[in-house]
Amino acid sequence: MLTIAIAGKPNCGKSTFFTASTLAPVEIANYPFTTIDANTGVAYLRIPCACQELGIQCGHCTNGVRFIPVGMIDVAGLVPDAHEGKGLGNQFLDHLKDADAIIHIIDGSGGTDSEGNPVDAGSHDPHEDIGFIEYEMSMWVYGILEKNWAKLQRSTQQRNFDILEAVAEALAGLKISYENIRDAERNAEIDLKTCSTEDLIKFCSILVPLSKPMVVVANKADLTSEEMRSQLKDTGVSFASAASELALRKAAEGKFITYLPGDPIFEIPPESNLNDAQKKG
Ligand SMILES: Nc1nc2c(ncn2[C@@H]2O[C@H](COP(=O)(O)OP(=O)(O)OP(=O)(O)O)[C@@H](O)[C@H]2O)c(=O)[nH]1
Ligand SMILES: [Mg+2]
Repeated sequence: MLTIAIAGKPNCGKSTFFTASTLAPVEIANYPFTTIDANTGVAYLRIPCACQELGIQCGHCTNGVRFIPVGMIDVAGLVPDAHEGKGLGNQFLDHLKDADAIIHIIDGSGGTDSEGNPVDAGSHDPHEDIGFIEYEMSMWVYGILEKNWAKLQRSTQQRNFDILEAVAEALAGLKISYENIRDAERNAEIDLKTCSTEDLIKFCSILVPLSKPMVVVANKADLTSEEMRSQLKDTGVSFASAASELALRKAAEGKFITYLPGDPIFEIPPESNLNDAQKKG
């Protein structure tokens, strides 16, 4: 199963997004580092069922819609310089190792500072929060390689030594493939056998997005000004209101509304369809 990690600075809505996607109940609160241990769950990707094209009813989908399981990991908040131990440090970067891809959540409303402390909406520029995760991840991978580097460099003297294989071994368990390493070396225009520290950091900064593709989602869209929204749009981010999605999913779970995740609208069933508890709720 494909696994996606939800990463971002503290208090931007990662756990809310995770619960809205998986319906797994986890702690959500308006302060940094609510999540400490990573949460894992399963979300479902919505795709049209093939039976629709064939004009038949397969009986295995919901109104022509199929839901494909995708693993989700909700990690603790990352702050700039996490690779040097800031915030909760490297331990949490380690949760990203199982991910095939990353959803980077930012607080599009600008209502939290770079460490996740609540501030007036619009007083923090969310653009500042976009680049740092890739940098932290690059430095985390660099840190792992650096620990093994002296040994790797010595081994280059051996006959038939494959540096790409050796790097793949050093990064085993991070879901980084041999091909990713080969392509990153080529794209960085360096030779891993003889490269400087600077070149190795450059290699890592190319390897990370190759091996862990990332999309940026500006959350808290319900509190985001029109002006900020159009500025963020220009950077290619997607928008979400995880809190609104969570409310819709909970209401659908309680059968107060009819709503399939991803629907552009929801419907309220006639009151006669509700039971007594639902009418009171
Ligand atoms: N208005 C609004 N508030 C939201 C939205 N998503 C999350 N929040 C609120 O933002 C605060 C932080 O939400 P969490 O989901 O705990 O954030 P987090 O990123 O997991 O935080 P940490 O675990 O501390 O890193 C809570 O008060 C949420 O209710 C949203 O889409 N809109
Ligand atoms: Mg959280």
